[in-house]
Amino acid sequence: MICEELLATVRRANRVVVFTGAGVSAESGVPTFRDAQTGLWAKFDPTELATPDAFHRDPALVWGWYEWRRAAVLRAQPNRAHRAIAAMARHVPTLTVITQNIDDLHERGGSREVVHLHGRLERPYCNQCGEVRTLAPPVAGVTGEGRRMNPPTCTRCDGRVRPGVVWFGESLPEREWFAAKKAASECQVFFCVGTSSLVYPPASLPRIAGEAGAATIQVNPSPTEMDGEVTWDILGAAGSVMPEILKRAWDANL
Ligand code: BV8
Ligand code: ZN
Repeated sequence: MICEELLATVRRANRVVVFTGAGVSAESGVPTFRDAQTGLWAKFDPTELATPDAFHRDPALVWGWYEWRRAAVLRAQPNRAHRAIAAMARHVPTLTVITQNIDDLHERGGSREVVHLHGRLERPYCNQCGEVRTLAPPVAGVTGEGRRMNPPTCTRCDGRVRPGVVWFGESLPEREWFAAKKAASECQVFFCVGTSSLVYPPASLPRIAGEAGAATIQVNPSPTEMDGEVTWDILGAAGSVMPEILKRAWDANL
């Protein structure tokens, strides 16, 4: 579990990266990306829905899925993991949060300048002219099992508004990906929290950090692709492990 050497390494680090996936939001009640989708989405593989083709083929199905997820995020609260990660930044000279998640729970949990590699739910934009669209709270009916919904039309041109996320087959935003690789290659400690480490290129970040000499720490209750490749493997939920590291490394409480 969390040994003294791990705590000493975290304490003396100047630069720490916390890289997160859907698992960090699981204890907020937001379904992870590969959790069994419920209701209307149960019969879809998320990796098939999160693609430009799916949106082109059936925009209402994909837009409805993202509105259902946006409603779930709006109902959710940041959990103890989000808050502990934000609190750690007060004890480390430079702490960078890099997330694959499209929710805003790190920000609502107190983290600043979060690097979003896969975009953000609340930043949809026009497929044609790129205008970012500010959305009203999702339609009440979306909360339950979700349903198909037509995406809005752009206010500036006649383009279709699309979710502001990076789909499979799409490139990561250059600025964010460059910042993530730079932070991973310069840190002394790299946390990998709540990700199955299946999606590339983000899943290459822990290796970039390890090869540059950082201590890598995985926090996940289940086995992942990174098992055996990290310096320390902490088998546990982020909402318990991250507050425990905060407490034992700096005697700080949430
Ligand atoms: C690209 C946004 C290239 C949308 C997402 C090799 C190199 C480059 C690309 C590829 C490659 N091999 C394959 C590819 C293609 C593809 C890919 O990686 N496919 C995978 C499936 C094999 N990659 C891409 O297409 C990427 N683009 O490479 O472009 C390119 C080059 C030139 C020109 C054009 C293109 C883009 C990928 C981005 C896809 N978009 N999301 C949306 O969210 O709807 S990815 C999606 O998966 C989510 O962002 C999610 O976050 C991400 C990763 O999943 P996880 O976060 O890990 O979530 P998951 O459910 O899998 O796991 C949750 C974990 O939490 C579990 O391990 C669980 O045990 C744990 N957990 C549960 N509870 C807790 C917990 N942990 C801690 N505490 C708990 N309480
Ligand atoms: Zn437009």
